[in-house]
Amino acid sequence: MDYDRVKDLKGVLRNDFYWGYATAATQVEGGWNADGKGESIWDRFAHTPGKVKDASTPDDAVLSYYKYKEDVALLKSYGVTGYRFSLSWSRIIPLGGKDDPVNEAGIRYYSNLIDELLANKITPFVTLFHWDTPQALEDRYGGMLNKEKYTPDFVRYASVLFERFGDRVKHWITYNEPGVYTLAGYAAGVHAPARSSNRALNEEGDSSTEPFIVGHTELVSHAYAVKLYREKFQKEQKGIIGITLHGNYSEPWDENDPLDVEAAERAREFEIAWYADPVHKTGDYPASMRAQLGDRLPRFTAEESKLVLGSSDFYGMNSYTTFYIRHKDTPPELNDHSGNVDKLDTNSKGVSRGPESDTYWLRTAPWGFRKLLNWIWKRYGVPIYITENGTTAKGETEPSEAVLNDQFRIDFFNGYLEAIGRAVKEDGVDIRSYFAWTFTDNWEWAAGYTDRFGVTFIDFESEGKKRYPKKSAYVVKDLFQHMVKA
Ligand code: PNW
Repeated sequence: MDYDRVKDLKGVLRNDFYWGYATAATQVEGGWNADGKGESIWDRFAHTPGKVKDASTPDDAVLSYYKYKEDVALLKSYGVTGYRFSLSWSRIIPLGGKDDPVNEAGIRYYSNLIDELLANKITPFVTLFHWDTPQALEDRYGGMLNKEKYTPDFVRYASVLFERFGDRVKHWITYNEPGVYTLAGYAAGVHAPARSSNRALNEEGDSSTEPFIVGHTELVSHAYAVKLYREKFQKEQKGIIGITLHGNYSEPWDENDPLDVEAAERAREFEIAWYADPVHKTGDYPASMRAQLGDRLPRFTAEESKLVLGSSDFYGMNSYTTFYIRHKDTPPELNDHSGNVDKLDTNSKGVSRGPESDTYWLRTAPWGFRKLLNWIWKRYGVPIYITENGTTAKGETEPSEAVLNDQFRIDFFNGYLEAIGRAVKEDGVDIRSYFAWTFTDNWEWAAGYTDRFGVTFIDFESEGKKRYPKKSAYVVKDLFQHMVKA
């Protein structure tokens, strides 16, 4: 680690700060139809030719369904105090619905994983939904496009989890990045369930309305699941529950142009406040969104609004990068979802937002991360749990010494973890956890196995998907052992 740079940050993080790695079921488990697991929309997507960049599937992924003991041991060697993972709905309820049977083999797998973590003094952070809707619900009534039918199914799924795991799980996250699910799945159509207005890509969908309908369903069903937890489980189980939102930072392209300053704030509102204002601030969508979208943006009933406001015990934050935002002089297009702005790599002075990773949208920009922490803290004022942050690096194709000595990723973590320490120490932001994305290289959705985010290299060609620690895993460990109060 870059010790000099963080020397003064010794012990600035709370002694009960949780840090570790985050994963998602589809991306790591494999066993896609093992022991009674039902099909998810991502299984269907990946088995449809032409959808995934390297034509790969998550059928085997990293095999963590089979290798969870080995993985927990590796996590332990990385020094973590927490591990964030998601549950596969269709592994637990193969057909998904409220009257459909529970698959005991699925319950057993997660129960064993939880026990293994606890036996190793690693705190489980459990995500209920990380994008893998049961295909049966998609077929039955259009999944989240149908709020009335979907919500009771999601709430029943949640109740099974609280009942079966709530004695041991004290940190729950309902949804992972509802905004990425809606925008990639229903606006761009490049993720499951592959809907959009683009007929060259998708047979069905409407990018101008469906993302907002689905986003509304996510918020309302989240709120009903939280209501259930608070009324029936929280008192006895004493856990906390919330939602995790994605959000990169938006910096004005020209900080001296009021129109760019306004555009950057509007971009933050379209990306982040879309979900965060209803939950943490007003019980309603931001005015800037209503102004541009009109009736295409659903309205909360009085009951929904009351339920959604305050429905997260913390601010769950996923963030990776920063963009420069320039206003447009033309009126918004029908299929605009970003607040009518241009998102750029350099600002008006030609300064770059940061070095390129191996992922087109992601560049290292810790300076924006610290600003974002402050923006969220100031606007919402609830404790922040960072639940994802990390990077790919160019040229990671084989587990050679050079690749395992992943300086690019080390530089990323040095910068972002310093930003966290300074936001806490110098800006007074309340930050309680950090989960790096991600533990091992995995199946990066529509990018397949080509984008490697892990602090562990996976040889996907090898039998058993052999694991090779990268140096960044040990740098992250050193940084937290330095920054977390003893
Ligand atoms: C997250 N963006 O998705 C997901 O939660 C993970 O499952 C995923 O593997 C990880 O980040 C890396 O992609 C995002 O465009 C996808 O800003 C796109 C963006 C952010 C997050």
